[in-house]
Formats: sequence, structure tokens, C-alpha cells
Amino acid sequence: MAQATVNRPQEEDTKSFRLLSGHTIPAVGFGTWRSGAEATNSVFTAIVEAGYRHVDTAPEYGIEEEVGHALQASMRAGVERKDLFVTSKPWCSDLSPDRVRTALKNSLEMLQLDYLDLYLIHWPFHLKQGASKPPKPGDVLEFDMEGVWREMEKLVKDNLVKDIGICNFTINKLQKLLRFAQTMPSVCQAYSPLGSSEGGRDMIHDQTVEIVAKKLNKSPGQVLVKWGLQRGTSVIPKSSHPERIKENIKVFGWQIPEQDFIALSTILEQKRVLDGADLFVSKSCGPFKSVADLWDDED
Ligand code: NDP
Ligand code: 1BO
Repeated sequence: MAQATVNRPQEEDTKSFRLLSGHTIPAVGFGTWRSGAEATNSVFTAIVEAGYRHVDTAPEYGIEEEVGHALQASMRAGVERKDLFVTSKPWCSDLSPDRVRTALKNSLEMLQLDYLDLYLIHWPFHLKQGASKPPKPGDVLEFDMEGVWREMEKLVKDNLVKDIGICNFTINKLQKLLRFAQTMPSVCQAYSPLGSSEGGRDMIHDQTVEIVAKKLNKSPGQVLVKWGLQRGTSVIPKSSHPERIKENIKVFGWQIPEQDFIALSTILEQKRVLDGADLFVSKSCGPFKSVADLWDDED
């Protein structure tokens, strides 16, 4: 019979993690996908009222300009740029060597910054400009991973970004990247710590999460964020509600006991909340005809 392997929980109260580059990333960051019209207020609340120092965004979220307004307002309120950690990610239509630098410059302009702390390949696929979701025939182009990574490495050398990394890579794709990378990826982003929203999995109302939350006198959101931290990953919960934004970062000074940590780690029917089907799978014309194609049959 197969036995589930569970990492032992980290015992210390980690407020930041050290990256391969030597830089640090705050343990709890603020997610901004689907923040919509609330983006500026939410990011400002997160930084100035709740104490988040890491903001995760992307041009694909359509709110970089709003995030930029919040960052500027936060700095006017006294938070220093050096104490903020800002992440963005070039979208698939900019994943060619000739477009990466322009994509970064556009993000910097929208965010009103002169450097990013982290720049991540959002998804390892190259789409034509204006491609449909899911892509039509001809919308998916060849992805020159090495050429794109070289350009990202140059952004580090030119001090335009401090670290570079990846999201949504399979082991197969990561191994390919590691064969030619001169600058190692600092981060492979883990996301949706609360189970995400529309199309995700409502982990807030999961029975095990609710039981642990009640036992520890914490909210389900706090338990989920803390589980991610004790597992040894930085975590980027999103909320558009000020009370939840503040609640989700109150995860220091207490621990999930080992037994409860194991119960959370072995919740049944684990699966990706965002499998990329709506974004990239075209059953009739491909080239990705199934979710398994996207994930190199690794799941
Ligand atoms: P999350 O797992 O952070 O969940 C967000 C949902 O949880 C929202 O519906 C939010 O609602 C709700 N919520 C937040 N706090 C609480 C709480 N305390 N109690 C109850 N409900 C709560 O989802 P995301 O998918 O947004 O992931 C987080 C971030 O990760 C993204 O915002 C984005 O920055 C990043 N990401 C990156 C991806 C990538 O491809 N690299 C993919 C997906 C996400 P409400 O807002 O109404 O409070
Ligand atoms: C639309 C891209 C998924 C969230 O990062």
C-alpha cells in the first residue's frame, strides 16, 4: 500500500526566506489576481495597514497601473522602496527574446518603479500577440526558452530585476532550463494558498481546515497561510476585503502542531486548482489538446 510522505513542519517562525541569489523574499506576500477595481485600495491597505512587504502582480492581471498607484501612495506614507518586494511576470505573448526587455520596461512604467525584485516566466508557453483563450490554430508559437532566459539574465546584470524565476514549470521543463541557465531561477512560484476563487477549490470551508482552525482559535485563512509557511514556502494570499487582508498575515507567533500539520498535508483529492485548460488547451487543434499535454504527463 502506498504511504503518503509528509514534510515535517518548520519549527521557527520564518518571516522571510533566503533565495539562492542571497536576497530575501518576505514569507507572506499579497496576491493581486482578480483584484479588479479594488486593486489600488487593497494593495495600499495590505502594505500600509496590514504590513505586507511583498506584492505579486502581472500585466495579465490588467491592474499593474493600479498597483503602481498603491506602491507610490505607500511610499508617500513612509514605506521605503528598499523594504518592498515587487514581483511581476511577462505574459506568454511577450515570451520571445526580442520582447522580454520591452515587457519588463512596460511593467516598470505601469508600476512606477525603476527595478523589480522578482521577474517570473508566467507560463512556459509562447502565444501570438492577441491570441484567443483558449488559443486558435496558429496562436501557439515555438517557445525559445533558452533565448528568453538569456534575456532575463541580462535584466539581472543590468540591475533592472534582482531575481528571476518561473511559474507553472513541470520537472521536465525545469530540467531543460537548468541545462543552460547561467543565473539559476530563484523562485518556482507556488500560488493560490487559499484554493483560489472562481474555478478553484474552496479550502476555506474544507472540513479538516475548519477543525484545525477551531482547535487553534484561528481563522481557516490563517491556518492555510500558516500551513504553507510551515511547509517551507512563501505564500501569496489575495483578498479584496480589508479585514481578510489583515487577518491573512497574522500568522506569526504561533504554530500548527505536527499532528494537525499532517492532517492538513493529507487532505484527500489533492489537485491543481489552476490547470491552465481555459488558457491553453484546444482539444480540436492543439498543440495542447489536453491538460496532460500542458503538464508533460507529470500529474
Ligand atoms: P487565493 O488562494 O489567494 O484565494 C483568493 C480567494 O480567497 C478570493 O476569493 C478571496 O476572496 C478569498 N479569501 C481571501 N482571504 C480570505 C479569508 N481570510 N477568508 C475567506 N476567504 C478569503 O487565490 P489566488 O488564485 O488569487 O492566488 C493568490 C495569488 O497568487 C494571486 O492573486 C496571484 O498574485 C498569484 N497567482 C499566480 C499564478 C501564476 O500562474 N503564477 C496563478 C494564480 C495565482 P476576497 O478577495 O473576496 O476576500
Ligand atoms: C491568468 C493567469 C493566471 C494567474 O496568474
